[in-house]
Amino acid sequence: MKIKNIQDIVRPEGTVVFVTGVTGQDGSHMVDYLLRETSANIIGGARRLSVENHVNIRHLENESRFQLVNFDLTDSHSIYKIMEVAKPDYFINFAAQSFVASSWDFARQTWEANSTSILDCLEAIKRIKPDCRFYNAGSSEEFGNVAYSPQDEKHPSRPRSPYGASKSAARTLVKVYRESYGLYAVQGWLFNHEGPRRGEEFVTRKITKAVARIFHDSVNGKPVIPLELGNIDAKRDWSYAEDMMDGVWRMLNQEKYNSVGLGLGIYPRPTSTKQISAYIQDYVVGTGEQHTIREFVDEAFSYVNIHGDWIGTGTDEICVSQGGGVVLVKINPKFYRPAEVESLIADPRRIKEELGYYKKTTFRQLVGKMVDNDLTLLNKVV
Ligand code: NDP
Ligand code: GDR
Repeated sequence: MKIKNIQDIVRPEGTVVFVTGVTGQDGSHMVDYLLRETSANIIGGARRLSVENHVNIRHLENESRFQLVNFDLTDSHSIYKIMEVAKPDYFINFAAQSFVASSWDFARQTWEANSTSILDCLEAIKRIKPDCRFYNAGSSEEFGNVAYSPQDEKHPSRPRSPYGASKSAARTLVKVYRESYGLYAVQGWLFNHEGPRRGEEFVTRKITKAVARIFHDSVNGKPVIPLELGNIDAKRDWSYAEDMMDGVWRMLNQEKYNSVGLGLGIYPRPTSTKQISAYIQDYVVGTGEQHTIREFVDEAFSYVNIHGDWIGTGTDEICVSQGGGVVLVKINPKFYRPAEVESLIADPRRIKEELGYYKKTTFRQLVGKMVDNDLTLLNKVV
């Protein structure tokens, strides 16, 4: 897909939204959401790679309201340049080192992308276009070793990984800039969200891809290579990523703020800390339902009519197909983490009551969409 340099952008008329991380799951869904639900022009940021990875945005190739630019979040010049040239009304940051497991191996890089860069974004907005609304992607990983369940907006920050710590630090910065300078800056606590565009190393996509392969091999009489997983007792609150984008946009357009005439581009901005905090809130976004990794595996296999029994415990646990005795899943300790977040579940009441966002896709529908997609992709290559 054609990608411009920032200096070659011509700022479009009307509302301009800058979205980072558009080659990833959320960024690409956000662009689709904005094209569908608003009349805004969108500039998507993607970093230059030796081999293009535009699979999630290929469908936007001929979209006149979308432009793609070279943008690296860890390069502060990129951030200042985009603010100067595009002068966006909204800056939605989905770019990050987003894989928790890698954050132990690349702790510094995780910190630079997820924390230091957020400081650069806030500072650039403050200096260049202080009425630009900023969203940073926060995470349920900030709750980490949870103090109570379900987790709501009052839950303390108790991260368990360099990734969780980096998102907590970013949250503090967002809050400080909001309260110090009156910026419209928010950071939702999004619980896990998945879908066909999910990266293949995250557990849900890893499972649905393996289920499609195992189904395909078993119907074609080929030997089945088992799926290998780590901690299958961890519990997560899984949403459908496409649904979540509505929650993010609602967080960026809070009625309380709009209604007092402090909205987009209108000056004076609220000056007192008390005033801004009363009008702009960070929200928890999730379903209020949790499942173990094991349950996700069972649901995915049952979608293709394969049923298994779990036998054994700990690292010796396996899942064996009913009737056939074929090993479908085994445990590989290499997928265990140095510290695990065992259980996450959202209390999504506040965003429902105050912003009208609620979950639309059920767990079963989500798993079905993902398995279907992986079956289709597999059929294209074999
Ligand atoms: P993905 O890993 O799918 O996407 C991350 C995106 O960030 C990719 O487009 C990646 O580009 C880009 N990126 C990484 N580093 C840089 C950089 N230095 N400069 C520019 N772009 C960069 O993640 P998701 O879409 O799932 O998540 C989006 C955000 O939401 C992340 O911040 C994540 O931490 C957060 N989050 C996600 C949740 C989820 O369940 N999905 C839940 C809570 C928070 P490239 O393709 O080149 O690697
Ligand atoms: P998570 O997602 O760490 O919650 O972060 P991930 O899918 O990687 O792990 C979820 C849980 O599954 C367990 N697990 C495995 N995980 C992976 N990736 N691979 C395995 O083989 C495996 N086996 C078991 C993990 O230990 C963990 O408990 C996601 C990311 O999108 C973050 O960016 C986001 O902030 C959080 O969700 C909310």
